[in-house]
Amino acid sequence: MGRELGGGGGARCCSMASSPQRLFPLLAWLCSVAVAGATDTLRQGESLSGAATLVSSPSGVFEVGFFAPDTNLPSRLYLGIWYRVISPRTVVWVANRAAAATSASPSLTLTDTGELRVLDGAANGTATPAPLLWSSNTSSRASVPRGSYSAAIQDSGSLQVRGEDGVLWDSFWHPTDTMLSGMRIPVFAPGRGPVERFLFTSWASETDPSPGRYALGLDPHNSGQAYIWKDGNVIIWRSGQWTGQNFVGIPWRPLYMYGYKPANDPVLGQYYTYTATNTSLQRFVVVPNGTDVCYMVKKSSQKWETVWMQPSNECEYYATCGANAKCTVVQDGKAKCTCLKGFQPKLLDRWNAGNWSQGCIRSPPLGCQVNQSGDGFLAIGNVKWPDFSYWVSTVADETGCRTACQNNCSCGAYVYLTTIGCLAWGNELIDIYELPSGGYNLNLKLPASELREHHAIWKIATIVSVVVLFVLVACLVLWWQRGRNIKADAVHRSWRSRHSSTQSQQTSGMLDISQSIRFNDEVEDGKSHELKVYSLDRIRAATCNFCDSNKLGAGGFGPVYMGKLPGGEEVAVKRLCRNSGQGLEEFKNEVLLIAKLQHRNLVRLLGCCIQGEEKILVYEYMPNKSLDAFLFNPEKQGLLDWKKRFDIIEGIARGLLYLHRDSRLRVVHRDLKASNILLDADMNPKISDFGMARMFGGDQNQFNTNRVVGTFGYMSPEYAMEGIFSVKSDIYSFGVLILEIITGKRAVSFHGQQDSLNIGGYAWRQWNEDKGEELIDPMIRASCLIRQVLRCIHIALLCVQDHADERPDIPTVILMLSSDSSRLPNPRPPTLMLRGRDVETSKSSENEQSHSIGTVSMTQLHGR
Ligand SMILES: *[C@@H]1O[C@H](CO)[C@@H](O)[C@H](O)[C@H]1NC(C)=O
Ligand SMILES: *[C@@H]1O[C@H](CO)[C@@H](O)[C@H](O)[C@H]1NC(C)=O
Ligand SMILES: *[C@@H]1O[C@H](CO)[C@@H](O)[C@H](O)[C@H]1NC(C)=O
Ligand SMILES: *[C@@H]1O[C@H](CO)[C@@H](O)[C@H](O)[C@H]1NC(C)=O
Ligand SMILES: *[C@@H]1O[C@H](CO)[C@@H](O)[C@H](O)[C@H]1NC(C)=O
Ligand SMILES: *[C@@H]1O[C@H](CO)[C@@H](O)[C@H](O)[C@H]1NC(C)=O
Ligand SMILES: *[C@@H]1O[C@H](CO)[C@@H](O)[C@H](O)[C@H]1NC(C)=O
Ligand SMILES: CC(=O)N[C@H]1CO[C@H](CO)[C@@H](O)[C@@H]1O
Repeated sequence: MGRELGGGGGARCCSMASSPQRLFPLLAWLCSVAVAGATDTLRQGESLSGAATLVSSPSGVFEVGFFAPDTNLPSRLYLGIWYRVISPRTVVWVANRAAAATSASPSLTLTDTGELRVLDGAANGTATPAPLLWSSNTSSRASVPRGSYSAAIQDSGSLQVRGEDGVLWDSFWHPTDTMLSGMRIPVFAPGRGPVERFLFTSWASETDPSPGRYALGLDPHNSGQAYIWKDGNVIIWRSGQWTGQNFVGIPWRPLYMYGYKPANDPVLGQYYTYTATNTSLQRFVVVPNGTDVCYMVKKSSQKWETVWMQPSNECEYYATCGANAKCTVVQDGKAKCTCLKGFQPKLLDRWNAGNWSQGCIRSPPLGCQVNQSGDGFLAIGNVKWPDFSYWVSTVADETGCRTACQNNCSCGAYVYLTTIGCLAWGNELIDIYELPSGGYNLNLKLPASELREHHAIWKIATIVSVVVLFVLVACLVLWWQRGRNIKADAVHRSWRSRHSSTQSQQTSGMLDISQSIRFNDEVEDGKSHELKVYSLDRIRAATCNFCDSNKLGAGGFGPVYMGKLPGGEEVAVKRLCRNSGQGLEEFKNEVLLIAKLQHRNLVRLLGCCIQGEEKILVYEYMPNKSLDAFLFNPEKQGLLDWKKRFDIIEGIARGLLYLHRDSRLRVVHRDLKASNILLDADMNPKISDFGMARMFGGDQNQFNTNRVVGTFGYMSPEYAMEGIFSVKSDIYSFGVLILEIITGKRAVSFHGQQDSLNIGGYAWRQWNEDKGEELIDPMIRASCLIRQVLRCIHIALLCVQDHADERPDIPTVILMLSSDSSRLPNPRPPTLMLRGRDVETSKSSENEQSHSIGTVSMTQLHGR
């Protein structure tokens, strides 16, 4: 019967082919020949042994074969699936993890009944068959005709056995320790009886794939939460309840952006799944120490990087504080426990000694427990809800939920969310974690006496502490200002003595440093542009010493003032805060960058001032402030008719064209938004605020950063999730901006309404249902050319597509805007439905209350 696959030199070469391709062209050539001959399929009766492997097609990302995880024990072999494109070898699935092969040539066979078997020896019949190490155990289901089975490794990383009428067995149904994109994790299967627990079980150690002590899976009681157990039943970690959009204990926004979500299948029932975006390899692993880690390969480095893990601090470990206490992280991941209001430590001595495991008990009992006097509720903010919630199916609103809890003496807390309804808890509240940000409210039941006390005593305490604080701050400010004046004087004096030769220029207030900063060749109109250096005194005089009446607003890194120079010239003065996060480097970046950029649709930098700790930029003054002041102000909206709005869109596009292409530098702005578009006296738009802009050199097309700054709502998915930015991320922001200009609504205002779609998702839906006209700001409906507006919406939708490659570049956008007749491609529907919200954050602390992955919500949260 069977034919043996591979095993020859070519195949052996291939199994090590992944890494050194670049270094050894000859080897690479040999390999490519062999890979061309490699197959992804094992047919019925065939077997795989030695160094032969199956390679997934067409991409060749995954490979199946035998491997030795421990280099010290090269004879212990396992059948596994690993990434072929990444070295060192990263294994995602192991078949015979409980029993290593020890013979020299174990084999994998596909039997006539469609069963996969790992044998500790050759498969071709000798007198004594080789011992069976593992089998897919499908023989009992052999209802498919003989002679038609094949096993193939898919590009998703799953090994599938197919019969003529479908999939008989799939390694994705039997994971080991790794979750991959496309896996479906069943929540419950109606009418299928008890199903096999779907668990991700850690390896015993880094080099031993046998089942370890930790397993991750969904709660068998259907609360919808994920747990990590140790030794089968000790809870180590819990994800928190599913809120309809995210797990309450995992405010890590990218997880849901990547598409982690519940879904339904008529056969499989309800399940969770996630679909990684195309741009990266990604996996979730329960590592041997019981931590769930998400690794990702970034395009830039081609190495696995840890992008998320839990539990990673003491509060994320289960019930660190015992019952009725909340856990806060103080520093270095250390926990601090506090009893909830109305509770006191159960064992005071132990509690004070830092042994919190016994938790807290109610100190005054609930009203309903003594006499019938009333109980009330206190909202605790920003928490991961406690464990053991139950779903109150009978109520439909917040009031009903509150009443239900009020009327049940054994109800200790409740929450109500429109996405999931009413959840309630008993009187033991276990595992409450006060998140640094991004948690939810919990309404805790308290006797009326506790709530009254709260009002009286706390009011007085608050007033007293505010007064004390005020006095302290006032003293500090006075003291600090004195110190600063003295220091500034000293600096100034020493500077003067050293630069007596430039004294005259200094007194005239301007110092030409064009020697050091001269970019004549960059000037658009050939005129030499000189960057002026102003003295602090002069700036102070111009802005009435930074007085509030001159304040125009606050930019990215500090307040902006209006100033009037002696000649009568009006300027905008941006005073960077000391602790703005814009260091000297960023400051220089902005100065050098903007000095080089000269365009009608960019705000012009006139000069700067660096003195002592002061860093100040002087721009041309824009009398009509920023676009958002018009667009989102009901009183001024009407001043912008469609013609003006269209001119603004075109102006911004031209500014972008200059930045992206014509300025020689190729600049990505990174923070394009309505408040960064300023309007001159004639309402011409000018792009401002280059504090975050980056220049691209030569043939560089995209950048990667760990520090994601910018404004949610305007951020492209690839930038928000992976820190990848390119000119196409600006295009995305521009698309959002066009939609804002047309709708007259802020992108962030789509938060919490319209079925939690973002502005792009909402616009796409309306447009797709031929209701595009409803998007148009009522203020301009009368004045606008419907055809032109709809075309702009169409262009905006092309700009906000999920995949950067599919977005048009700026010359194309301008072409689309200027022509009226050319056919536009159809925009793809958005798959990632993000909501916006203003934050400036580094990637690791992206904790946000608002995560949205669309409209799927899960209501089966009862049980437990
Ligand atoms: C069985 O396979 C091995 C290699 O795996 C080969 O050396 C041997 O000749 C085969 N035996 C038979 C009976 O086909
Ligand atoms: C194979 O599956 C059957 C039921 O489907 C079960 O009774 C049997 O114990 C399984 N055998 C192994 C080796 O797991
Ligand atoms: C991945 O990208 C390729 C080409 O870039 C595209 O054809 C494919 O549809 C994408 N897949 C997903 C799941 O987005
Ligand atoms: C567990 O392992 C991960 C990954 O190797 C590591 O980052 C983490 O610090 C470990 N945690 C503990 C508690 O040892
Ligand atoms: C904490 O107290 C419990 C009993 O309440 C005890 O079993 C445990 O050993 C104590 N832990 C420590 C670290 O003292
Ligand atoms: C109920 O008991 C509390 C103290 O336990 C007391 O303050 C309150 O007045 C009582 N209410 C009634 C209606 O008896
Ligand atoms: C009251 O609360 C308990 C949980 O503490 C729950 O089991 C019970 O079903 C509730 N009763 C009603 C009528 O809701
Ligand atoms: C619409 C609007 O407010 N336009 C003003 C812009 O600024 C110039 C100069 O200050 C005013 O004359 C315009 O009325």
